[in-house]
Formats: sequence, C-alpha cells, structure tokens
Amino acid sequence: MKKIRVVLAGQPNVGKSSVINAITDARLHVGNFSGVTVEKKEVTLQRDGFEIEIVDLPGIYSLNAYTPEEQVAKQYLLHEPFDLIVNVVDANVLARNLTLTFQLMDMQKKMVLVVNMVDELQKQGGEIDRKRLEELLGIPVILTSAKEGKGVEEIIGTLIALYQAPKPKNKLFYDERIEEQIGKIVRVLRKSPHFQDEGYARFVAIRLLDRDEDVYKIIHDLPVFIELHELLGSIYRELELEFDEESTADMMNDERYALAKAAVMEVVKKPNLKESLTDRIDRLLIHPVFGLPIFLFFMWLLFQITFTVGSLPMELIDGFFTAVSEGVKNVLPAGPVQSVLADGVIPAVGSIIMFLPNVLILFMGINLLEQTGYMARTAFLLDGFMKKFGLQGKAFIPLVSGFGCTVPAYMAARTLKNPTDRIITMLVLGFMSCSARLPVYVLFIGAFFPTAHAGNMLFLIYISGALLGLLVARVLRSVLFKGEPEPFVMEMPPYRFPSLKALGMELWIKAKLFLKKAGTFIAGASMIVWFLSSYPAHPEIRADFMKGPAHLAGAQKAQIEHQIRARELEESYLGYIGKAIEPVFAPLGFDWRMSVSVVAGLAAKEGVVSTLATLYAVGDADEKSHTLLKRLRENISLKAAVAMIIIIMVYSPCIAAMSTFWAEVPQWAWRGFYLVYPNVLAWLLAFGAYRLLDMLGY
Ligand SMILES: Nc1nc2c(ncn2[C@@H]2O[C@H](COP(=O)(O)OP(=O)(O)OP(=O)(O)O)[C@@H](O)[C@H]2O)c(=O)[nH]1
Ligand SMILES: [Mg+2]
Repeated sequence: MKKIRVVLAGQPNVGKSSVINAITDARLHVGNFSGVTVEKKEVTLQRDGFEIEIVDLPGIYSLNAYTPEEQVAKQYLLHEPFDLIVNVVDANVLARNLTLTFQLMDMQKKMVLVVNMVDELQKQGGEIDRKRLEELLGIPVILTSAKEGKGVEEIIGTLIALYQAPKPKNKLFYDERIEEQIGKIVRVLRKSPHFQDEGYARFVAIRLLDRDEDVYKIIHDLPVFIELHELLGSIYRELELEFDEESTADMMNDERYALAKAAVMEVVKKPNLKESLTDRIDRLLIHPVFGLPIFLFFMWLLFQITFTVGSLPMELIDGFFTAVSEGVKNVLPAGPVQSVLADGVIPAVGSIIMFLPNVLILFMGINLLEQTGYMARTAFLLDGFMKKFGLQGKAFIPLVSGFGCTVPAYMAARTLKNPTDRIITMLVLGFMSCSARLPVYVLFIGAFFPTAHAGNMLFLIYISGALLGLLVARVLRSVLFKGEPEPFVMEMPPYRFPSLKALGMELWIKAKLFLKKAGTFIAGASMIVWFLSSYPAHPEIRADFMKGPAHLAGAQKAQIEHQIRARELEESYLGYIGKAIEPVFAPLGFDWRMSVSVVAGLAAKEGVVSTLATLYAVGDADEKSHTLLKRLRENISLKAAVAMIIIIMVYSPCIAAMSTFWAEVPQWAWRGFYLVYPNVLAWLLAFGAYRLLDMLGY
C-alpha cells in the first residue's frame, strides 16, 4: 500500500488538532489557548488504497521559531521527509495566519490550505471567497468547521488528488528587488550537489534572507559556504539600505504581511463589527478588581463540587468491593489465594476506584477552563501577581495542568521561551497537587475533618500547594537566578462554548486510564504489598497467644485475634522494612504503616491509599463494621494526619513524572537538585506543622 506522509502545520489555536480529530478517529487533546499541543503526534488512516499518515505539530507563529515546542514543529518541517503540508488557518484572523502560510509555501512542497472556524466568521456575517483565494495562492483551499464537522470530509480526497497530480506552479513571489537577490543566492547554492532541487534552493535562499539560524547551520559546513557568505553580506547590506530596515528579516516580515493584507482584502467579506460577546464577558472576567476574586470563586466552587458530589457514590463503590471481597471468601477455600484476593488486591483496587468520581469532576473543571478560553484570561490576570514571585504569567498554564497530571504539565512548560523561566516553573510544578493525590486528601479530610468544611479544606490544600510553589519560585529566582521573568504576550482567544463531545471524550479517556491503572499497576503493587505483609509466616505467634486461657468467646476472642494479626504484620517483611524506615518519619508522628505508604507513593500516588488500605485492613479483626476512614481515625493522630497531607503535597511526584522531568531537563545539576529538595522541604514543613499542632495541644 502506498504511503502518503502529511504534516499539519499552522499557528497556535487555529484548530489543527481538532481537524485531525474530525477526519480520523484520533482523540488528540484540544483546548482554547495557544500551546495545547507541545509535541508531534502521528495518526494514520487508510483510504482508496493509500495509507495516510498525518502528523499533528505544535502551533508556530512563524518559521522563526523561538520556544522549545515551536522548535519541535520547525525541526520537523526542516528535516523530516513528508509529501504534503496541510496548513490550517483561522478564518477570523486570516491576515496574520497567512504570513505563516507564505513561509510554508516557500518550502515548495505540495500544500493544501484549510481555512477553519468559518462557522464563527459566518455567524458574524463574514464570508470567504474560496475560489478567489485558490487562484491567488495557486493551492487548493478548503473551508471547514472542525467543531461542527463541516467541510472536513473534503480534506482527505483533496490530499490524495494532490498527491497524484504534478506539483502546481509556485505563485508566491516577493518584491522584484527581493526576487533578484533570491535568484543570486539560488545560483550560488546550486553549485553544490545538495541544492540540485530548484525549489529547495529557493526555500533556503529565502530562509537566509529571513536570517534563519537553523538554515544557516545547514549551509555552514558546505564548501559553497565561503562564496555564499560573502554574497550574503553584500545582499543584506544592499536590501537593508533599499528597504530602510534594520535587518532583511524585518523586510521579509513586512513583505509577507503586506501580501497577506492584500489577499484578505480581496477574499474576505468583513463581518459587521459590533461589540462581541467575548468583549462583554471580558469586561467582567478580566476586570482589574473583580477578575481575581471571580477566578478564586470558580476554583473554590470546583473543589466544593469535587468533594461533595464526588463523594456521593463513594459508599456504593466501597460497598460493592466489600461485597466482592466477601464473595471471594465464601467461594474460595481459606489459604494464600483467597487471602491475596480478598485481603490484598480487591480492597486495594476498591480503595482507589472509590475516588474515580472525584477525579473525573476535577478533570472536568480543568477541561472547561481549557476549552472555554478562560485559561488564557487567568494567565493574564495572574501575570502581575506571579511576576512578584519570579514567575511569568504564562507559567500559569503548565501550573494549572499540574492539577490534573504532572507529566503533561512538564511538557506544557515547553511553551515558556526563556530557559530560566522554564526551569523555575518546572522545579515548582510538583507542588501543584495532581489528581492522583486527590484520593489521599479526600480520604484524610473525610477521616479527620467535619464534612461541612471538607470542600474548603480541599480548596485550602490546593491553594497552599500553589502558594508554596510561588514562594519557592521566589526563593529560586533570588538565590539561583538573577533577573526578571520574561514579559509575555499571550493571545486571548475568543470565548468558545465548550465542545461537549471533546469533554466527554476527555473524561472517557481519563476514566479508562484510571481504571486501567487500578486494575494493573495498583493490583500488581497490592500483591507485592500483600506478600510482603503476609510472609514470612510465624506460626509461633499464634501458638504463643493460644497458650493462655482456652475457649475465649466473643469480644475477647476478637481482641486476641486482632493482637495476633497485628503481631504477625509487624514480623512480616514489610514490617521489617517499615521498622527500618520508621525513624525517618517518627518525628512526624507516623507509624511504620504510614511510612511505608508514603514511600509507596513515590512509585505512584495512588499507591499511598491502596497501601494504607491493605496495611490497616490486616490486623483488624472486625472488618465488616470498619471502613478505612474509621481505621485511620483510630490509629492516626490529627497532627500526624496533617503532617501526612503536607508530605503528600510537597514531596517528589511519581516515577512517571520524575522521568519526564529527566527527559526534559538535560542538566545534571538540576536533575540532582530536583530529586532531593522537594523531599527535604516536605519533611521540614511536615515536622514544623506537627510540632506546632503539638504545642497547640492537638
Ligand atoms: N467554533 C469553532 N471552534 C473550533 C473549530 N476548530 C477548533 N475549534 C476550537 O478551537 C480551539 C483550539 O483547537 P485545537 O484543535 O486545540 O487547536 P490547535 O491548532 O491544535 O492548537 P495548538 O495545539 O495550541 O497549536 C478549541 O477550543 C476547539 O474546540 C471550529 O471549526 N469552529
Ligand atoms: Mg493542537
């Protein structure tokens, strides 16, 4: 089967990922702000005997890429082999988008222009003359609304037809004076065997006028470089004088913008401009005084709902797993198999799945923030505030993603252009509690605080994490990095009604991942915990206890049984391990079971709850009447519980997150620092809180 390689390129937030989702069964992440996609993603489909591979790239404003995620896109366009470019543009801001279109056309590849978001333009009474645009550019143009699924069905057919047809002639020419110089550069380039392809030579010549460092690197090591270097020097001088510009790069930008404006004047029937809904909403939401309180209110509301609504089905789920566990005990004969299932895997998995509703509600909140366009506003609102702490406003986006999962949040930090801003953001990102820590919080809040304040407590925990992040950023900035965070320009997309389909898909994917993790990773880990806590067997413990008065009955018998199992647990492998690490955590009031759970959380934060569930279930004689909540309340003091919450909030994130940091940050010094400091800080803060509560008499 013939393979067609297609690359999707365009400016940020024009709907590239949405277009792919609309024409394939892919489920790429979309959101209404710039920089949703930060790495390339491939999707393949088959049609008419072709295998079509479509690559989604992060958005780029121009080929003069700055940020790491723009570099991903640029490097792909420069160095990877592909047959066709699909350039997606936003119909509402066509002129600005076309400047990139022209740069892509310079590549002299076969190209299709997808003008997306026409639904929004049409709603305001605007219109685009497709035929005229095709004539002007000399490439196929398709008008689409990826959100409403309109026009997108034409894309694949057009791609295949274009693939089979000869390449249309280049119609994009710049000012004659510029073209003349391009011609000179091309002639020199073509002396080299690398530039036999005329189109490629033209592209390189234009990029050299754009002062493109990445392209400069390509020619730098070639023999023609000496001749070229001299030529370029004189060309730059000549053009800069002629166009009265500081650099030929500016000249090219102006040139493209002029061309784009002219094209738009010809093909777009302007919408009648009245004050848009977005402007009216923004008058309230980015109000200098009310903006921030409104945002905080939304956040507070989200955590209230997360706790209260999310906790409704909890008992049902808990009951279900208790019943399953009982069922297993009735069906299977007593022995290790029965025990590993009924005491190990099922309670552990159940203790995690109980929190699925909470986690989904939290993700829903984040998704709505992303989809509506409010995210970019809050970044703008918080910019001034965050700058005081040495972070730039744009860092808000990775920080908020961190409330969902730290892994994509580290990736999202790629949108920060300045390396210092980026590393500071990444170092404090772990303090934004991810959704996997939510179960620990909900569990401990449920056990130790009155229900009426539960939502507030949850809000408080998340807010303190965020504030701690800001404070640490401040310290890092003044101790390790001098200077100010970079001022940032962030585009404000218009408000968009969230696509419920995208929301549903997102939640569905999150739920699947969550259940899968519970069913595989947590189930597996709980087997290990069960094994370590059940062996080695110590028959002598039971024998010892049974030496006493025989025929104990009722409550007394249960109590003895309880003591036996607690002793057995202490003499297990896990008991030994726990005892070995207990001294580290003893100053925080943790017993060895809590200590083991905290360490288990380094693998994955869900492991904290599932390990607690296993360890506090064993050693309890009267299982049915005791929920994990009650057991925690009976075994753990309030001050130790607070210390525990602080540890979970601050210490290292899970292995997956740590390895992402590792991959994104090449410097060894930072990697080492990152491994150590959150844990030290967590311990110190937890200790401080524990002592304080102790002094206050709790
Ligand atoms: N009204 C309307 N909204 C759209 C359309 N296509 C996409 N959107 C919305 O526009 C926003 C951006 O879509 P994405 O697909 O994430 O854009 P992208 O180009 O991949 O963005 P980056 O990955 O950040 O470069 C989302 O909120 C989409 O729901 C459309 O045709 N009409
Ligand atoms: Mg995208």
